[in-house]
Amino acid sequence: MKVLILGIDGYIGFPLALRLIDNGIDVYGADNFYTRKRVMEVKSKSAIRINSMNERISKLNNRIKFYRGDVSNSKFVYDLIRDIKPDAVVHLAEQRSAPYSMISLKTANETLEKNIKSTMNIIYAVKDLKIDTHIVKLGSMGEYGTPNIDIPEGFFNVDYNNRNDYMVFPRMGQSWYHLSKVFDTYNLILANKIWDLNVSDVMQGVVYGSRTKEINKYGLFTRFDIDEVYGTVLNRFVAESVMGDPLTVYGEGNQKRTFLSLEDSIYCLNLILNNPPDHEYKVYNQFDEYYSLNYLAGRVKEYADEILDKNVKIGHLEDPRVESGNHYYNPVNENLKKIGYRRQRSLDEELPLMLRDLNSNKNRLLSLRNVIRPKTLWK
Ligand code: USQ
Repeated sequence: MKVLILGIDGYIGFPLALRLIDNGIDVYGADNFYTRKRVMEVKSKSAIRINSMNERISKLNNRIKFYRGDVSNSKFVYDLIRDIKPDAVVHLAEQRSAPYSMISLKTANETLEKNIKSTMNIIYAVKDLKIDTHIVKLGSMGEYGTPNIDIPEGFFNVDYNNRNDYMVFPRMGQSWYHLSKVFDTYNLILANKIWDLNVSDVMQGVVYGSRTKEINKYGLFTRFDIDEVYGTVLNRFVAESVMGDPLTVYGEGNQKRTFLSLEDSIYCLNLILNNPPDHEYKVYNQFDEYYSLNYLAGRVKEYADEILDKNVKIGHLEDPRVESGNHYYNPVNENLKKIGYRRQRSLDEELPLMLRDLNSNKNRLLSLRNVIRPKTLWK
């Protein structure tokens, strides 16, 4: 099988490449190092040192065929898909920060344009070049927002004025970033309807963790962001505990979100690649568990106090975002279980690993102290 990973240099892309290489798959990858550049612009860097793409490839004995370029450039995408004729394309090459998308009109437009165009480029390249490719697209659980009813996998039955229909579940994303993914979702649904494209749309929760089996085997780390723009909540909490700073819980901390470990994210993507739909548009709600932020802060404190002999404080900051602080939350994740998903690594297994990895990079973390406090405000 030939798999093309768009965004192969990223937090998910690189460990996915390692897994596929070890599974004997021909791995092709593209990246324009957008995340490396944007993270530098906010005066940050990966909290765990990572190799350049050239170093990664040479340490892997050239088992990744790498193309440098931007997926929002249609010529680049057409050339790639024409040359490689991949069996699957995994699209991870989008602007992936909700805060970044909320900084200004410029960053909002950049996010919407880059993300929507990149998915459209893939859709049209696959259709025009008539290549029977499985498109695996990274969406977000945040597309759904936090409705006061259960969250199904993409679609649900609606009864309204004595009639009923099976419809797309309403999407109520809470940032321009999340809305860019909503547009992608609708664009993929239409592409499947008109041209029978083969699509797995992955609504992924917040990923946490620093290690997968192959990161251990090769000793090649993936990036780990902790700054207020690019770091996600649990990775940030663990970093803050190592720095000896209060955990930055935004608002009341009763927000609930879906989570999964990096190991589980890679496991799920591999399962999805091995189970292509039959020219359907298929949705996977990709998460292991949902937790409140207060619960997660409590668990990080518990482990950091014990392992690093700390007395971690949990801080409550005014919420820089506009989001519900107290809400119902009940999403399902049945489709992954149907293709064999079982949790690979729990929160209790991952937290000690993260604490040790970050503690061994403590000086690097301390140099990032001034990019931790939230500065990007929704209002
Ligand atoms: N939060 C804190 N403290 C922090 C950082 C965040 O309390 O220091 C809160 C936020 O207010 C929010 C929650 O934690 O309520 C999650 O925020 P996040 O920054 O970890 O995640 P989010 O912006 O929602 O986006 C991330 C990824 C995105 C992915 C998404 C899944 O960046 O790519 O799609 O998680 S989900 O959250 O389900 O939308």
